[in-house]
Amino acid sequence: MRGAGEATRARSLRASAARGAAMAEKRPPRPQGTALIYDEAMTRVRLLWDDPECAIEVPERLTSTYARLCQRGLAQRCVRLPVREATEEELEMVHSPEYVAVVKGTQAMSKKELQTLAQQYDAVYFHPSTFPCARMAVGATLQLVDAILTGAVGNGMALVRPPGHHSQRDAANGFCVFNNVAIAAEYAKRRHGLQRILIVDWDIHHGQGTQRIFENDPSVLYFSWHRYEHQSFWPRLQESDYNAVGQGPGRGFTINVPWNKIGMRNADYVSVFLHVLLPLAIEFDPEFVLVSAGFDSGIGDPEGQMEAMPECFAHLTLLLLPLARGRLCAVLEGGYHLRSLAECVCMTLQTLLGDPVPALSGDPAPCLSAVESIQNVRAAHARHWASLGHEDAGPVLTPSTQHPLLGAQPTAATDGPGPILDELLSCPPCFPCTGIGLAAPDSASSLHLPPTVLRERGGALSKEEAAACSRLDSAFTQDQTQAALGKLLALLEKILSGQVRAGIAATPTVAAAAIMALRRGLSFGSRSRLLCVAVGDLDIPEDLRDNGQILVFHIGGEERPEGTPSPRCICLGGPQATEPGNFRLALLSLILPVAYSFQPELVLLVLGPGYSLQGLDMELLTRLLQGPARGRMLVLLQDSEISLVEALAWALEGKALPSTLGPYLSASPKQALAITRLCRQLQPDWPMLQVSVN
Ligand code: Q9C
Ligand code: ZN
Repeated sequence: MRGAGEATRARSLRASAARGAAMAEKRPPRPQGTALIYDEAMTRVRLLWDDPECAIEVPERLTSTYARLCQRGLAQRCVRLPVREATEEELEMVHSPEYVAVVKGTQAMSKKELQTLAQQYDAVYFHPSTFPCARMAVGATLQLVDAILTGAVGNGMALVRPPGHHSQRDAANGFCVFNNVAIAAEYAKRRHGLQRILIVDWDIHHGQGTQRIFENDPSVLYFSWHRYEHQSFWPRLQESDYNAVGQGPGRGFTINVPWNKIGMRNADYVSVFLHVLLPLAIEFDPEFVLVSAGFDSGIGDPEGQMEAMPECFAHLTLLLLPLARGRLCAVLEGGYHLRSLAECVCMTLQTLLGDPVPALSGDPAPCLSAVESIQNVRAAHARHWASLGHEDAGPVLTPSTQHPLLGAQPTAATDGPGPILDELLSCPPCFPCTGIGLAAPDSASSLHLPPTVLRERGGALSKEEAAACSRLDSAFTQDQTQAALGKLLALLEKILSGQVRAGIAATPTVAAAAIMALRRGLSFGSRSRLLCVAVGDLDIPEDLRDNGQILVFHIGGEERPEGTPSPRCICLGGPQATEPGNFRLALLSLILPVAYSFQPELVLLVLGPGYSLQGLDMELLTRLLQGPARGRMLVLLQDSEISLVEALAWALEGKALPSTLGPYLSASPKQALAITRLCRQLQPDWPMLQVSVN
């Protein structure tokens, strides 16, 4: 393993224990609910005097968001948890008793006194209800943590005010009074004995409060992206830049992604998740994920000035769910454009509920400034994390932007969303939420499948298909085989026409079935794009390899002589390609960026003969590839692999992985080099592959 730093050493100590725990995990996976916590009591705090800076933090942030969740029917699908007020002892897990006493004192203060106290802090107001509300925001968060960590629910979201991530041990800051998420992390460590917690702070401001609380602590990995503009944006701290990586034993456990331009979009956000957050998060192997879920990073927000669409938050959530067996707790932070905030929260919650994600709209190319930030963070962390150890690009030498006072330049990436914003928000992307189809022999009836699974009964092959298949596979003459292929095509037809969202098909002749499915997919529409990810031995005919509508990934098949790779048929050959470390590197740095760049209508996942992908990696692949294709996926496997159907069906259904991904397994230097080279060669065709500017 390369780049062995504190991170690597700490992990090897617990490697064997974690492996034991993963083995003890019992299948079948049981469906677990999503919790929602909200209480009107938290709408009581409001600004009592004139202060333009604080005027955006209003009670309607909660009421209008909650109304939207009800209107969409999402709140009704959640498990409702009661709130409580955190105890002073709980507050003091993070804050000093002196500071808690100061906030407690605000209950009895006059407006004048409240105003005077607020002036001691940066961008804060107090209200006679601040203390009970802030305690309730913490208590609601802890209720959610308890529900998730005891297994009562799988994941959940807390709609709270005041927010928390700017709040520090001894200070209120940036509308935040108590640090809800930091206290939750500390509570999870002390009360639930957790050792590794990931905090993902996607709010558009730097959670400097959270960073300071954990900067020395290797048990909490803190990730934040934030509007920075070369330190000219609030809170204007040097410690928010990419080279602030944590202190002492916590070195490497703080990840800062500064945005040096406004107008960042979907592709910029997803790129950072794929190329920065996820590799490190998978290496860290968290037991629990806390999201500082601020939506001032969404389009329309007056603070963030970014352009990420609501559905982007569905994708960010989807990308986090494979971690920690899906034990994810989202806690509201900022978000000041009421309609955008409500839509973004809906997207997050519906993804937590397991619904398929809408298509990620817009240009899949990250902007230059975003790529520079990605390159800088990766360079700053390469020495701390083995998963970036193969990274050879240093930091950017001549950034494309500067501090606005140093050079006159337009800071916006392009024109802002302007008047089209209302229109963008008024037609939320809709998508079919229909069931999962299963085309399999009757032996599959003993499996523990989600209740939404529909069995495919029949379907006939065309004469041409029958003839073509008998040529491909001699076994095809058997009735059983013909029936299986007929069922598969009937299922595919239903997926293509939108009657069923996704499906699984088990056939005796998977290689022939895959080719037939690709041809049937092509004949469905001349503009449809099909992504085929094939694992194992499979021979894809020339005309399908070089077809403008089809993109093929062939993983772990026969090794071919190296040549110029085709952007339409990307091969990672040899059995080493499916080893977990190698495969996970390929998945994050190559397969997903290409898939997001290609924007397929349908993903065909093929487990060919001799495939050797770990069960968990198969589930990971199934979960994550649903992002680029709105959940539309057909999985093909050999009927002898019928036992896999169960895990795959739950993965398609949006349920959490049955175990954590386990201790980090590094890619072999040779394979890492092969993947990096492929990424560089394919980058002109698939823009989301880009991780450096040179
Ligand atoms: N125009 C949260 O989002 N004002 N806090 C910055 C820059 C303070 C934001 C002024 C913003 C605090 C939780
Ligand atoms: Zn914010």
